[in-house]
Amino acid sequence: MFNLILFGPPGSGKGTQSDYIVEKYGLIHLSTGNLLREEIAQETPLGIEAKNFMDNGQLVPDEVVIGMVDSYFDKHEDAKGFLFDGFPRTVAQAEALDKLLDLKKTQIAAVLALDVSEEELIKRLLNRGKTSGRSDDTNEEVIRKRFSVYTNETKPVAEHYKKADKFLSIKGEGTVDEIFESICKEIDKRI
Ligand code: B4P
Repeated sequence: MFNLILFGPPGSGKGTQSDYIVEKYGLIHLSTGNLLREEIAQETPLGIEAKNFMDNGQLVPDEVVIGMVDSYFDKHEDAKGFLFDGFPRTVAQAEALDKLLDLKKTQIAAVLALDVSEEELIKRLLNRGKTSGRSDDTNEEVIRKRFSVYTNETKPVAEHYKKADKFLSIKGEGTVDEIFESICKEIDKRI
């Protein structure tokens, strides 16, 4: 199995680049944001619980997200690899992922981190909010809250993977094609 994590702040382009990566490398796309939005759309108990957190710019509790990832992983046992998009977002999630991958006798090949300035991120998210209907993108206060959650809870995840020598920073500004090219160069060195 060849597993990658796409890492970065809200609006850094994880979802955008994931579509290209999974198509080119035949990986299974595991986006916790997309899985949560599907639960919300279907009004499941998990979705109803998650919506309050997401609308306020907070993270959904670890046990909810980890359970969801576990069952998605089990549904794709014959995958040739996974692209984790927006997961892990806390150190507890990273440790749970390590255990899960250990059990499956596989590991993370690399963490690709998209580096984008905060002003550019706010511009992108407010712009997406105009068309996506995503309630967490329309209010600048909620967007700023998501950044502070990212700084406090998600940035420490970078340290977890730096210690394991798996963390790579990639310039996340420029055209979608330019960024994809930089990502492919790193993947091709490791696949
Ligand atoms: P996510 O769905 O993961 O989304 P995101 O971080 O907001 O955005 P992403 O980085 O994917 O940006 P995109 O490509 O769309 O999370 C949403 C929420 O779900 C979280 O706040 C949290 O509440 C919850 N959640 C998810 N995972 C969780 C977890 N593991 N634990 C707990 N809670 C969790 O790009 C953004 C915009 O920029 C788009 O409009 C795009 O078109 C544009 N764009 C992309 N690349 C561009 C470029 N190069 N130039 C200009 N614009 C660009």
